[in-house]
Amino acid sequence: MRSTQARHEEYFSFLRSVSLLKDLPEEKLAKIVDCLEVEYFDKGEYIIREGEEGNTFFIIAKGEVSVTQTMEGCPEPQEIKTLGVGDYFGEKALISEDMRSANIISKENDTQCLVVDRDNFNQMVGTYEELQAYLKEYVEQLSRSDEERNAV
Ligand code: WNU
Repeated sequence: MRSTQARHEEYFSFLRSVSLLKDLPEEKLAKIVDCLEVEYFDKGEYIIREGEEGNTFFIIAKGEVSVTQTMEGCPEPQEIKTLGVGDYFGEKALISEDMRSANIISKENDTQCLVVDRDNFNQMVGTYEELQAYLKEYVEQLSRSDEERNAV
């Protein structure tokens, strides 16, 4: 059995390597490690479904996921990108207080995501104006690209 401290150190150094979080102070990052959950997904499993309510933010610790979206004139959702280790998703529903705007599907067995709930996400982002501004800008950009590809 791996000790709590070893687990803590492992996730701490991993989160430090995530570009979004690289400038967070030590105590802030340590707090995130304390309150995150790890979730495991099999190949083909939906992590997020378009149109559902969302209250969580995800960081990929292992594996790969596909981002798909329903578009005008297409009967099936289309893949718009793939994300891998160190990438994150699910921030849009939290920031724009909206429904999930795309599907996130595991591309592999044993994909592992670190999951941060809304309260902890707000604490993580809220106290950092730069992080908040960066994510807001990014989310607005996502909305624009949704419109350009005629996402429904
Ligand atoms: C896209 N359009 C939309 C991605 C992840 C993080 C950042 C891009 Cl900062 P949600 C569905 C999630 C959404 C985003 C993610 O899918 N997503 C996109 C797009 O072109 N969503 N609408 N590309 S990957 C990605 C930038 O995280 O958040 O809570 O759930 O709506």
